[in-house]
Amino acid sequence: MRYQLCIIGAGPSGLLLGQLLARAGIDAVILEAKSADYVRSRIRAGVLETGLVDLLHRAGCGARLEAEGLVHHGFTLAFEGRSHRVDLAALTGGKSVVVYGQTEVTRDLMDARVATGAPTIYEAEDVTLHDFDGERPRVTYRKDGTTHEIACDFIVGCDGFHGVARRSIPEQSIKLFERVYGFGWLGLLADVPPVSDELIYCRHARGFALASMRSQTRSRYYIQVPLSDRVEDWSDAHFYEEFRRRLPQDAAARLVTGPSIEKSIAPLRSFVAEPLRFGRLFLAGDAGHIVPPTGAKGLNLAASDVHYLSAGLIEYYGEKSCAGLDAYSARALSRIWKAERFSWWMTSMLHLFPETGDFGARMQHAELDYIAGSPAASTTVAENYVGLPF
Ligand code: RFL
Ligand code: PHB
Repeated sequence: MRYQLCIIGAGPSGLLLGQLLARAGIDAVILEAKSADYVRSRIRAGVLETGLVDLLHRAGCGARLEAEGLVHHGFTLAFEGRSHRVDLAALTGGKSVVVYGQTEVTRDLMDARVATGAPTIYEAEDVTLHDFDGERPRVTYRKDGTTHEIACDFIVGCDGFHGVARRSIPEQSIKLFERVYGFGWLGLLADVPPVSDELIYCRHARGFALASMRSQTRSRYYIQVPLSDRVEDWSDAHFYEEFRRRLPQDAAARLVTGPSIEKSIAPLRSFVAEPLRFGRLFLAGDAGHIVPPTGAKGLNLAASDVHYLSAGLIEYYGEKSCAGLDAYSARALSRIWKAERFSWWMTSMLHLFPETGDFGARMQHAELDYIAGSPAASTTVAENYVGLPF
C-alpha cells in the first residue's frame, strides 16, 4: 500500500492532523496500536484553548463542542484560606477557554474521520519505521497475524510518550530534556455537580488539589499523591475526604459525592525532545514533549504542533515548497518551551515539595500573594493560561 503520509497513533494529534490533511486532499493512513473503543474511553485533559477550538472547527469537528463546551472566563487560585480569581477575560482582552473533555474531542475526530472514509488501522501490532533517513520511508506492522507494509513520503509520530517513533531516531541525533516530579495526580471522575462554576487550583499544606469538571453534572477532581500510592489504596470515600480537606471552605461545603466512573494516577513529568524532525520522520504531540498537567497545556500543545505541521505539509504538496516543513521543528519548539515553562512554574508554585521545607513553602505563598495583589502578575498567568498565539 502507498499513501502520502503514514501517521502513527490515533490520539488527538494523529486524528486532528489526519482530518486537516484529508480536508486539503492529502491522503494519510493512521496506524493505532489499541482498539477504537480503548482510545475513545481514555480520560485525560479537559481545558481547550481557543487555538485548539479554532482548529477543530477548521477540521469540521466543532459542532458538538460549540453546543456542549462550557466557556470559562476565569479560574481560582486558592491558598492559605484565600481565593484569588484570575479573570481571564478582563486580563486578556476578552479571551477564554472551553471546558470539553479530551474523550469528546477524540470521539468527534474519530466520527469525522469515518465520515471522510480515510483509513485507520486499529490494533496494529509491531509498528516499525524504516528508511526515514532516505527518500522512501516505509512502515511495517502486523494485523491478524499478517505483516503489512506501507510506503509513504513522510511518517509522523503522533504515538505519545511511550510510542515507537521517537525511539526509532538514532540516539546521537536527538537530545532529550527531562524533569520528573516525585508525585502524581490521582484523578476521579463522577456524575456529581461540580463544587464551583469555574476551576479551582488549590495549594494546601497536605498537597495540591484541583476541582475541574466535564459538564454541569459531571466533575473531574484531582489530588496530589506520592508515586508510591496505588489506585486500589484509594476508596472513593477516602478520596473525597482528602479532596474536601484541601478545598477552600466554601467549596468544601458544596462538595457532593458519588461513585467514581474512573479513577487513575498519572505521574507528573516535563519532557522535550529536540529536534522534532529526523529526515522524513516528524514528531508531534506527546511523542515529542510532555508537560505536567497543572497548566492544562498537553492537549493544547499537541494542537499547535499539528497546526504548524499541517501547514507545512499542505504547502509542500500545494506549492512544492519545503519551507514550512523545514521550519516545523523550530517553530513548534519555540511555543513548546514557553508552555513547558508555564506548566513547570504552575506545578512548582502549587504542589507540596517536602524537600524544600518551610523556605520553599514561604516562597510559594509569596508568589501566590504577589499574583493576587498584582494585575501585572495576574495578567502573566492569564495570558499563558488562555494560550500563547500559534
Ligand atoms: P496520545 O493521546 O498519548 O496518543 C498517542 C496514541 O498513539 C498510540 N500508540 C501507538 N500506535 C501505534 N504503534 C505504537 N507503537 C504506538 N504507541 C502508542 C496510543 O495508543 C495512542 O492512541 O498522544 P497525543 O495524540 O499526542 O495527545 C496528547 C494528549 O493526549 C496529552 O497531551 C494530554 O492528554 C496530556 N494529559 C493531560 N493534558 C491536559 O492538558 N490535562 C490533563 O488533565 C491531562 N491528563 C494527560 C493526562 C496525559 C496522560 N497520559 C499520557 C498518561 C492524563 C494522563 C494519564
Ligand atoms: C481536567 O479537567 O482534566 C483538567 C483541567 C485543568 C488542568 C488539568 C486537568 O490543569
